[in-house]
Amino acid sequence: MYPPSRKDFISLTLSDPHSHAYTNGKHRRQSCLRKWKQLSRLQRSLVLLLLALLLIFGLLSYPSITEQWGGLSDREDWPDLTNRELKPVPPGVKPVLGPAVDKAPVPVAGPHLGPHLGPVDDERPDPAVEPIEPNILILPKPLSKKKTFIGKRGPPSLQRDGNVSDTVAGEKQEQEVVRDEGEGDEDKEKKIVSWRGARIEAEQATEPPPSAAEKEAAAAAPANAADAVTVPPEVSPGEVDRLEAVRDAFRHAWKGYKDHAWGHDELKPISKSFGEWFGLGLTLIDSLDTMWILGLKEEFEESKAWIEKELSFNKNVDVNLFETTIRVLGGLLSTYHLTGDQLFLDKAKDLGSRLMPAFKTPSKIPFSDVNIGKGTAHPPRWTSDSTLAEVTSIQLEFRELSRLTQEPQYQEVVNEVMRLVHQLPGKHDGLVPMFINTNSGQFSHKGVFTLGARADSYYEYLLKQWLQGGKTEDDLLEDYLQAVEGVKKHLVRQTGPGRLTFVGELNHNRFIPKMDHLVCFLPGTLALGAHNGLPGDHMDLAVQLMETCHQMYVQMETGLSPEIVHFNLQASDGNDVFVKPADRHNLLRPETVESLFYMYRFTKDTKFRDWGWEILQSFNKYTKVSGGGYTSINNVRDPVNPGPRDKMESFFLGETLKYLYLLFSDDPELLSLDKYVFNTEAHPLPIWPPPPK
Ligand code: DMJ
Repeated sequence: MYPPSRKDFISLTLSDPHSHAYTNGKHRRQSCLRKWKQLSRLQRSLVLLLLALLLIFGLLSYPSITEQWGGLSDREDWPDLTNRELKPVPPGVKPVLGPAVDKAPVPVAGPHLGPHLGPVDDERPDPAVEPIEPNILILPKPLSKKKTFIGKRGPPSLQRDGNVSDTVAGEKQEQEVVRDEGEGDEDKEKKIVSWRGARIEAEQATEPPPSAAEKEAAAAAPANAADAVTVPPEVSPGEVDRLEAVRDAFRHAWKGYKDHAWGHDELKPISKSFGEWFGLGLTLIDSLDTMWILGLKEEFEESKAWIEKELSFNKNVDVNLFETTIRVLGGLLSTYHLTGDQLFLDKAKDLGSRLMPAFKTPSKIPFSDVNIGKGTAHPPRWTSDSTLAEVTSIQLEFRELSRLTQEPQYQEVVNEVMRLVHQLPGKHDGLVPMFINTNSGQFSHKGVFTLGARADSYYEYLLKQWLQGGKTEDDLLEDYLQAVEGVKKHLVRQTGPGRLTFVGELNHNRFIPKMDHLVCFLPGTLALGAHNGLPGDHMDLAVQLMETCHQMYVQMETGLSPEIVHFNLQASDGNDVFVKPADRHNLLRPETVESLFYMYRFTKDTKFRDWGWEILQSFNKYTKVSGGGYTSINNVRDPVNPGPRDKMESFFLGETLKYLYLLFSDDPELLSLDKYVFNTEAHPLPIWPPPPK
C-alpha cells in the first residue's frame, strides 16, 4: 500500500476560462462532468464534503425558518416568570382587605385611564414614604395532615430511558458565553443556552454531579419510581381529603426542589439536579403565594429567608420580559398583597425598574429580552419581532406596580402598548396576528390566527385589565367583545363524531382543526366575563369548551392531556381527537384545572371538581417522581412508559396545584373572584377600588 501523495496546497478551478459565452444546458453538463473527472480524488472529496455540510446545515435550519415564516409549525414549550408573620387563623375566616385599598390609585397619563385614575389627592401621604398597602389575606389554619390514600403503586412509568431532554420540539436554542458581574462569586463565566429570553445551563461547577448513591437511586427509578398516591376510583373523598391531597402533592414537589434545586430555576427530578433559565430562583418565587394559600408555613418562611438573603436582581443576565413579569414580578406582587410584607414589594420595585429598558424601542413595543444587570434590551437574535401575547400580557403587573409605588412610568409604558395594538390594522374581526415588529410597530406574519401559543393571553388580559381597573376602560372591553365574536365566527367548530366544540386556527383563510392545550384557559376567561355581566352565550361556549378540554384528558391512556390535539371534522363514527407523535407530551400545564376552578366557582356543579380530582390522580400516577418532584412526560398515550422529561416547570407549583386547591376549597371568599384577578401565571392581584367621590 502506498501512502497518498502529499501536496502542500490544493487548487480548485471553479470556472472554465473559455466559457464566457452562453452555452445550452447539455453543453454545460458535459463540460461540468469533464471538469469533475479532471479533479483529483482529494479535490472531489473536499467538494462532496462541502456539499454534505451545506445539506446538513440546510436541514437543520429548516424547522426554525418554517416556524418563523409560517407561525404554525408544531409548537415549542411556551414555553412558549417585609416582615409580617404568617397568620393562620381558624377555618372560615375570610380574607381581610388592608385598610389602604380605598386610597385613590395613582394618576397615570395614558389611553386607558378610568375615572379611578384621577388627580392625586393632595392630602395623601407622600407615596415614597407610604405606598399603598396590600390586601392582607388571613388564611385558614392548615388542616392536620391526614393521609387517607396510601395505595402505593409503582407503574413502570418513570423510566430514565425516555427522552429526558428539557427542551421541547420546536425550541430554538442559541449558545453564548456571558460574564456574570456584580456579585462576588457570580463573577464567573457561564454557558448560556438562550431561547426567547435567556436560558442558562447550570454551571457544572455549581452543582456536583450526582453521587453514586443518587445515580443508583435514579437507575432504580423504573421499578418503583412513582410512589403514586391514589384512591380507588369508587371513593369520592370530601373537600378535606382533596385539599390535603393537593398539599401532599405540593410538599412532594417541594421536597424535590429543596433537596436538589434549591434557589435555582427549575428542578430536574429524575437526574436530581436543576436547570437555570434566568438564574432567579424561578420555582421558589412562582410558588410563594401557593404556599401561603395552602397554609404551608414552614416552606413559606424558608423561602422568604432565601429571598431576603440570597435573591439579587443585580446580575448580568438576559431575561425574557414576559416570563419574568408574569412569574417573578407577579409572584412578588401577589405575595406582598397576601402577606403585607414589605420585602416582597421592595423586590418587586427593584425588578420592575430593571425591566424598564425593554420598552426603549423605536415603536414603544418592547423587546423580548432585557439584561437586568446592564440595563440593555434586545429582540431575539433571529428577528426584530416580539410575540403578541408577550407584549400584551405584562399589563396587570406593571399597572399594579404603579398603583403600589405611585410611580406612573410602569403603567404608562404598558398602556402605550395596548393603545398601539388597539388601533393597529391587520386584525381579523378582533383576532390578532401572532407577532409585532419592534421597529415598525406593525403586525408581522399576518393571516395566522390562534388562541394558542403566542396569542393566548392577549385575549385573557383584555378582560382582566378591564376588571382590574374597575370596568372603566372601554377600549379593552370593546377589543375583548370583538375578539370573542371573531373566535365564534372563525375559529369555533364541532367535531363530526361526538359534536365536541373546539377552537381551531386560521392560516390565511384555511381552517386548521388543531388546538393547543394552552387554549383551555378560554372556558375560564369566558366564564369570568359572563359572571361580570358579559353576554350569556359566552358562558354557553365556556361550558362546551370545558367539556372538550376534559375530553382531551379522559381520552388519553394516562388521563393526561397532550400538548396539542387535532380534531376530526368528518361526520363519521371515528375518534373525535387525534394526537400527532410530536404533540404527545404533557408539561404539567395548568390551563384546564384553571378553567375548572372558574367553572366550579360560578356554577357550583361538582362535576368540575371531580374532573379536577381525576387529573390530580393522573399527575400522581404518571408524573410523580420517587423521592421528590413531578416531571413533564413525553407520551400521554403510553401508560407503561410515559417517558419522563426530567423537568418540573415552575408553573406546576405556581399555577396547577394552586388552581386545584382553589377548585376543591368550599370557601368562595378564599381569593374571591369579585376582589381579585389572577394574572396569567395564577398570581392574584387586587381589583382596584373605585376612586373616592
Ligand atoms: C404559564 O407560564 C402561563 O400560564 C402562560 O400564560 C402560558 N404558559 C404557562 C403555563 O402553561
